[in-house]
Amino acid sequence: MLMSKTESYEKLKNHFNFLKGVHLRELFAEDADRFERFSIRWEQFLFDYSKNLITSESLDLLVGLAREANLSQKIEAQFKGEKINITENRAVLHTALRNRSDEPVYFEGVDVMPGIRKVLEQMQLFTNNIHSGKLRSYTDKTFTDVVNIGIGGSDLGPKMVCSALKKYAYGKINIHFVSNVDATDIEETLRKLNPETTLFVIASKTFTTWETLTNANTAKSWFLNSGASKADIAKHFVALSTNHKACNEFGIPNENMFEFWDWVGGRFSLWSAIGLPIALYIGFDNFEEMLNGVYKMDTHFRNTPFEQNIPVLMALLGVWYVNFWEFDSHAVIPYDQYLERFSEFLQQLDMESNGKRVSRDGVELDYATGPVIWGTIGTNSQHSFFQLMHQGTATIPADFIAFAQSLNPTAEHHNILMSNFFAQTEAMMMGKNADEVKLELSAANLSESEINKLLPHKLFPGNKPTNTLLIDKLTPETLGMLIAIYEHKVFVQGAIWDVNSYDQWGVELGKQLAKSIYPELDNKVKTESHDGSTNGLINHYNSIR
Ligand code: G6Q
Repeated sequence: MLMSKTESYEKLKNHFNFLKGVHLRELFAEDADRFERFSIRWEQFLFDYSKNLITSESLDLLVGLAREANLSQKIEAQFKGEKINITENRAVLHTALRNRSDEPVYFEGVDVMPGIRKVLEQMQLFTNNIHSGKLRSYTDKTFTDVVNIGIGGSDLGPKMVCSALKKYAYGKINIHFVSNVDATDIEETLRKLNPETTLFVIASKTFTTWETLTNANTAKSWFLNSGASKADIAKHFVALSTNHKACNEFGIPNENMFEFWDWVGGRFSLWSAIGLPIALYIGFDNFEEMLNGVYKMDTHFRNTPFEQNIPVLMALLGVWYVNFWEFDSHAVIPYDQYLERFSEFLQQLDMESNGKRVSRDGVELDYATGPVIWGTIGTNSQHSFFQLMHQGTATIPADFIAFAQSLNPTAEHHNILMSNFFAQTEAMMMGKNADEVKLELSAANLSESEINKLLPHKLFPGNKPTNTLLIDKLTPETLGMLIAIYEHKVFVQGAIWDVNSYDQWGVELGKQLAKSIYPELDNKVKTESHDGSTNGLINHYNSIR
């Protein structure tokens, strides 16, 4: 059902009209228990959502909206392997990849768990053999470097996790990620490497992606040009894919292939064989710890009432802002250097999933869907775009993420970091009113006319909503939990907006269009088959290259 046809939608519109004039300062002043009421402690997480533009009634209405969207049934349909990705006729079973229980998970009547466990064992054996030096290079050396070649879902997840869990690295393996078809990416990576000690992981679900195959072929030529023979390829290249035939054609035999399945979507695939570079970098035990964390979050998501369910609440708050307050972007600000790639990963996860404009039945929607997701780490972001968040005309809801225990507890750094972390959400919520600014300026001995001149520039309206996720410590387990929160949030929002969060026709378009232009770039003949601008650009390029 379209969200706009629900009773809750109408009720929420009315409720918004009541709440839009209320300031968060007032809501806190009225309710001494607001923090307790609107925060959740779960495992190593404290989720504080009290600094949001909500009352208990808002939450009741939003939970009502989730019920009208049949969220519980939709969650079960996903976990049980129904083909909920209707435009690709696929199930969506990334949750089975981290199912750490003995419970079977059926897809078309067959339990997928034995296949999943088999690939995990293969990943474990391979990782341990690379680390122990049992698997060696064609010149009988131990491997020192792993290059993952993949793009989109076959790159962003593993790249973000390796960066986030750097502190847990095995230590003797350097990891590199090559994704862009711009040769600079692979050239700058290979320049530093020794072909005798480099292992290539070609990550591609389809094994047809142009960028990835181009980079893989360049890597193969580089390897062969170093003096290796074709037979040595099998020692230095492995594939993570669902496409055996294409892997074999590339020169990778079946025993060097780590398979996964049609029902694993690219942007949800880091828990599958696509996670092999993670295991190689941090060790298989740490990779498993991450799966354990995700499984705990999956269980929380599946079994907890909506009112206490972290991903569900985050999703509902997002819907509240997009559809009723008409805030069309959402920032994610981790106060942890190790999470510097987190927002980039979330951009794909969220925007590729919910950047949709028709319902599951193909009806054009009369309401907004996925917001623009963006952000970067604090405190750096405070010295760039926070100005707009504090005093600009747009309101940008934001998630603030931090860890109580630093992995690098050097001198006073962590308390300085955390002071900034707490100060920013407080400032966004409270703002600074005229009385406060006047007091501040008169204390600095400014005259009345000077104060009046400066006053409007120094005002902060506040009332900017934020979520805070304060986590005990960054570990493989808590990182897994954190990623799963966002995966489920995206799913819940898609369920409420009635869109298919699991297809990506916009990505497919790019894959087709470039292929049609490519032959024209070698052409001496003037191109006339496109619009005037595209013809002009191609012809100019051909004349100057
Ligand atoms: C993710 C998308 C997309 C995909 C890449 C790479 O959900 O489907 O980002 O992961 O296009 O595709 P391959 O893994 O098939 O190379």
